[in-house]
Amino acid sequence: HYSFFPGTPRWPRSRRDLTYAFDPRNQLTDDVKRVFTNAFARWSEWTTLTFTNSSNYFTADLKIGFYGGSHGDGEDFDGVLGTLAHAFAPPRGLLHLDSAETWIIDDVFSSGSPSAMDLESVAVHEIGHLLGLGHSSVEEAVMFPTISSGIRKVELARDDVEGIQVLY
Ligand code: TQI
Ligand code: ZN
Ligand code: ZN
Repeated sequence: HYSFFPGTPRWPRSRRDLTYAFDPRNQLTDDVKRVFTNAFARWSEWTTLTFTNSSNYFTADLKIGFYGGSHGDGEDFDGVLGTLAHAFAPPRGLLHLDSAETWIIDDVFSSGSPSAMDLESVAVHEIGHLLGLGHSSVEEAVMFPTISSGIRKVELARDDVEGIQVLY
């Protein structure tokens, strides 16, 4: 079953058209940006939330970046595997990914690395956290707290949809 963060934080009615931006220091490729566009669309499909890419990182509601090790928020990344990414509950809007991971961007090029992680799967999960979802006990849910390397789990389960529709 789905869960929320303590106190059930969510984006207020006045902030349901959200902007997202990528940390300009990362200089991400269009392929990587497209993964996030697709991941946001999976959530907007089931809510009245909208997500618009902004080029202004400083004013965007949701800020996305790849970092290694200590990166200024007190939640350090740990190198290959372990923690892959983290996101903060509303209204903080930070989604960080560990730059030490081997990220699978496009299944066509699905790398031979045994520890490669599917970027869209992790993005869909972390966006759930950005919107206020905690972890789910339902194994099929994208908000279930474990995923294996090389596994792609991007489709929201009924449980994820029910959770987000309680919030929004
Ligand atoms: N990062 C954890 C996560 O996002 C961070 C975390 C631990 C957390 N406990 C939490 C976040 C409680 C919110 C609330 O779950 S992770 C997965 C999954 C991670 C894990 O790197 O371990 C995914 C990131 F679910 F597959 F295991 C993305 Cl998809
Ligand atoms: Zn961080
Ligand atoms: Zn999680």
